[in-house]
Amino acid sequence: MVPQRRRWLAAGLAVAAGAAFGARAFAQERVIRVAARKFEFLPNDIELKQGEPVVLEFTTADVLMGFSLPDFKLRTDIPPGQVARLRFTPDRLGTFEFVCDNFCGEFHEDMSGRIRVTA
Ligand SMILES: [Cu+2]
Repeated sequence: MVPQRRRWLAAGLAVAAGAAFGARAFAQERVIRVAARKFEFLPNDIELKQGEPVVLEFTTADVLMGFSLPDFKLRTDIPPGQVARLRFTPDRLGTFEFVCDNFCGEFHEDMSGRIRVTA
């Protein structure tokens, strides 16, 4: 059982997050936080469920980064000090590579990760 205080806290956070996202059904979406830094994404191996909506939240403390998931035609800039969000529901099974697509320094070309979509 979840203690009552925790439940209220969770409800409060869900309301606050819902307000931040507008009228959409935010509470049903799983939020996955990804930190981008020179020269990696943390985490860089993300498992998602087919058909499950998620919000990817990106931050960086470094320079302007990018996130690109070409198989799903998804991308966003990740400006330092801001939260960049992508809403996404994987509709296909498989393993899909993502990369940083803003040049961020010497090992930028190695900055990648994968999303594994399972049933
Ligand atoms: Cu980069």
